[in-house]
Amino acid sequence: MRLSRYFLPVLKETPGEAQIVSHQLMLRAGLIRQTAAGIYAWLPLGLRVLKKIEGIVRAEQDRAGAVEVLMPTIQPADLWRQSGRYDAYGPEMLRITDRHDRDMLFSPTAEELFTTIFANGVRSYRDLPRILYQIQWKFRDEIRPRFGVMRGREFLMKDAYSFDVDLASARHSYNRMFIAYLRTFAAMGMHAIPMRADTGPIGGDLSHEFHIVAATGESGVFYHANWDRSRSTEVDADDAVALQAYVDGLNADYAATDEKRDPAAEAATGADLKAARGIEVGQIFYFGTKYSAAMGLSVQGADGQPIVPHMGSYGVGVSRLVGAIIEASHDKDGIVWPEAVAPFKVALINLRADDAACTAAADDLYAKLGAAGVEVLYDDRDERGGAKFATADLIGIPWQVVVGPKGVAAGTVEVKRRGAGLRKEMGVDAAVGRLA
Ligand code: P5A
Repeated sequence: MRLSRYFLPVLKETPGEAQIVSHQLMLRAGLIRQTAAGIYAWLPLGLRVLKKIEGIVRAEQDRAGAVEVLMPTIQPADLWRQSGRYDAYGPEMLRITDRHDRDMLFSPTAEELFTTIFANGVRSYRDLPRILYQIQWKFRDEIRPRFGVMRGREFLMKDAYSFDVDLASARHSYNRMFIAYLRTFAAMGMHAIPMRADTGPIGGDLSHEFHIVAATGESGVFYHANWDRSRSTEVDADDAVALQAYVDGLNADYAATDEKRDPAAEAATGADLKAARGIEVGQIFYFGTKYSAAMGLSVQGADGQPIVPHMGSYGVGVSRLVGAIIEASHDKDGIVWPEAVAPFKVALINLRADDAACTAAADDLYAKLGAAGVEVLYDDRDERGGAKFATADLIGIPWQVVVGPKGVAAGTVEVKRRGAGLRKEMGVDAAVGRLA
C-alpha cells in the first residue's frame, strides 16, 4: 500500500479525552475515531489489526473443532423472556421497538439464540458434542464506557457455545476451549494468565477469566510467579484424561484472584505470589443445563430417554484485544506491534522522494517485497525523513526498510527492527530474503 493513496489520519497532539496510552495511541495513529460514547469507527489501519486478531481467534477455534456460524445482532425480546434474562439483564441491554411495536434488542451475548438454533437442528445424543461459534458485534449499554475500545458499548466478541451429553463431557469441552485460549493469546505474542472468576449475568458455577498483564490493567490480579516462565500449551486436546490433568494442574498451581486478595491462593503460592494489573481479554463459563432447559433443548439418549445437554460459553474480546495489546506493547514513540497482529509487516521509507534514483530504488523494492508476499506500507510521500520515521514509529510497524541516497549508490538499504533498536545495512535482495 502506498501511503500517498492511503487513509491514515494521524494526530500530532495527544487527544485530551483519552486517559490511557492505548486509547491515545489508537486515536493518534489513526486506528479509530469515536462516533458516540463508547462507539467507534474502525479506520483502515485499525481494521487491519482487528482482522489479524480475528484471524488468529478463528484459526484456533477451528483447530479446537468449533464450527463457525453468524447470528444476527438484533434479536427478538421473546427469546430472552423465555430464559428469564430479558428483565434480569437491566439497563445494559439496548432495547429497541420495531415499526410493529415488537420488542427487539441488540445482542449483548447470545446464549439464548445459539441454544434455540441448535435445538432445532439436533435429535440424538449422536449429534453431540458440538461447539458453535461466531465473531460478531455486541452491544452493552455500559454505564461508563471508557478507555476507548477497551470498554466500549459496541464491541467485537468471539462467542462460542458448547453442547455435551453430560457433565464429564462438558468439562472436556471447557478444557479444550481453555487450551485453545492459551494458544490464541500466545499466537498473538501475548501472555495471558487464566484465573478463576465469578460467573455474573451469564450464570453457572465454573468460570475462568484470561488476563493480559499490563501496568494500566483495570483489574488487580495475583498470580503464581511460575506464570512468568510457563508458556507451554503442549497438551493433546483430544486426550480427555491428559487434558483434565493439565488444566487441573494449572488451576491448583496458579489459582489467582481478581481484585480481592484470596487467602487460599496466597497461602498456596506464598512468596511466589505476584501482584500485577491485568486486562480481561477472555472469559469462559460452564453453566450446565441453565439455557438448554429454559430453551427446550433436548436430545434422545442411547436408551431412548431424553437428555438435556450441558452447556458452556466462551468469549474473547476481539476489539478489546487491540487496546490490550497496545497497553502491553508500546514505547515513548508509539505502538510496537507483535508481528502476528501488525497491520503491515514492513514500513518502506523513501528518504528522498524528490530524488529520481532513490524513488526508482524504493519503487523497485516495493515491487519485490510485494511479489514475495510481504505486507508493505510504502511511505512514498514528499515529506522529510524525520516525519516518515515518526509516523512509522507511531503506527508500530515491526520492520522499517530505509532507502536513502548513500545506500542507493552502494546498492544497499537499512533494515530496522521496531522496538529492539537493531539496524543493519544489507543488499536489496538480502533484505527481501530476510523479510519474506
Ligand atoms: C461468553 C461468550 C460472555 O458474554 N457469553 C458468550 C459469555 N462473556 S463476557 O465475559 O461477558 O464477555 C466476553 C469478553 O468480551 C469482552 N468484553 C468487552 N470488550 C469491550 N467492551 C466491553 N464493554 C466488553 N464487555 C465484554 C471481554 O474481553 C470479555 O472477556
